[in-house]
Amino acid sequence: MTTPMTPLMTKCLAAPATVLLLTLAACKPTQPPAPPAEPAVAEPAAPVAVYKIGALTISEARTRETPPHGTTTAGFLTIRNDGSEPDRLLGASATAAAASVELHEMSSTADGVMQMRALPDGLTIAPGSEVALAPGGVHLMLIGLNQTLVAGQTLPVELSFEKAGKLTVPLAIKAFAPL
Ligand SMILES: [Cu+2]
Repeated sequence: MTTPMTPLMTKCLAAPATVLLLTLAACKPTQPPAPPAEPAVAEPAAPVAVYKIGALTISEARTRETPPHGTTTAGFLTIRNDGSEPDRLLGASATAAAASVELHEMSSTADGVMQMRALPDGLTIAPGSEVALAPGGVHLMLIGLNQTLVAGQTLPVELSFEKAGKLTVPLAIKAFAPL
């Protein structure tokens, strides 16, 4: 795996050691359902936000709150293609909040080191399939944030698809999960 790195990638790799750790932490399998006796936590279930363009349905669009002066973070979402042809996520932008948004993939090297690399050809969503951008895998890398991301707010990101076109989706800003 010797993909040459762009200057942006280098910057991205150098900065978010904490992002990487948190991403790994969030990668654990979901916990089994809580026993019914346990009282519900006072966190209202947010309605599931779903966005459609053409044959595509976007859901679970989310990112995390950032520390003050944090300059990079990752965004996640799920894309479903109900069409009969493949489509491709070419890229994204968040001009109000980030200097650039790159499509990255996280993978493990032969010696077990996690690393990120850009996906210059985008991400294909096969017909009838669902692709999840999720911690530990493919993600949107928001680079050069000009504001602190606050939990409970949203961050609009414009997604560009090869066939379906462009769609702006608000990423829900989530609080850091307690460790
Ligand atoms: Cu990344």
